[in-house]
Amino acid sequence: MTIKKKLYLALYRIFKLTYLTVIINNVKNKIIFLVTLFLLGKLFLVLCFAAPMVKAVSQQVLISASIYTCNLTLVVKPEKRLPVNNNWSNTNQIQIEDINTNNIVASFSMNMNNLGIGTINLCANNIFLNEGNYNFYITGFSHLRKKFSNIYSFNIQNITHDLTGTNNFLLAGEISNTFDNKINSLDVSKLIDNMYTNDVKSDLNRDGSVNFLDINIIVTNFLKHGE
Ligand SMILES: [Ca+2]
Ligand SMILES: [Ca+2]
Repeated sequence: MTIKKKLYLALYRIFKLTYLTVIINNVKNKIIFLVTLFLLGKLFLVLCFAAPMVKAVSQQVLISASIYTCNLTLVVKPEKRLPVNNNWSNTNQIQIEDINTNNIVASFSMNMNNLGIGTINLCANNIFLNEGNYNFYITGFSHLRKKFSNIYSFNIQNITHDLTGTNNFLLAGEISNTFDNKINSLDVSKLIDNMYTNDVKSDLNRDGSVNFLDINIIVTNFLKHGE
C-alpha cells in the first residue's frame, strides 16, 4: 500500500469515527434521531391509512349522488265508481312539475289496477329526478286533470305516493274527442251519443253500461274545470 493510499484510508477512518461519534454517541442527536424516526413513522401511517379513507369517502359521495328513484308507485282514486271499491282501474296521464322552475320534468302514461295502484320504472324510461318537492298533475281516461301539490319525492330508490284521501279523487266526465280540461256541452253530447252502449270512456262509473247514472255524474260536474 502506497503512502497516498494509507493517507486516504486514515482520513476515511477519521471521518467515519467522527461521523459515528456525532450521530450515534451524541445524546442530543440521538434524541433528534429518535424523534425524527417517530415522526417518519407517523407520516408513514398517515400515508398508508389516510389515502384509502379519502378514497372511501369519495366513493361514498359518488354513490349517494348517483341514487335515483327508479320505481315510482302511485295510488289514485277515480270518483263514483260502481262498485265503489276494487273498481279503480284506469289509464292516467302523469305530469311532474318542478316547483322551483315550473317546468314539466316528466310526462308519461300509467295503467292503474283495480286498487288504483300503478307503477312505472322511471330509470327504464330515462327519467332521473333529483330529490325535492314536485307537483303531480294526473289526468284520468275520462277525467279532468287534478293537481297534487308540493309532494316531496325521489329521495329513495323505490317510492310510493298514496294520493287518495278526503277530496282527493279524479272528477269524471271529460270525454269529448278534444281534451279541453273542462266539462261542457261537448262532453254531454258525447255521452248522450253513447247511451245504452258499453263505451268505456262514456261509462263514467265503470258499471259496464252507459246510462242515467253516468248522466247524473256528468251533470254534477257540468262546467267544472280541471287544474
Ligand atoms: Ca271537455
Ligand atoms: Ca255506467
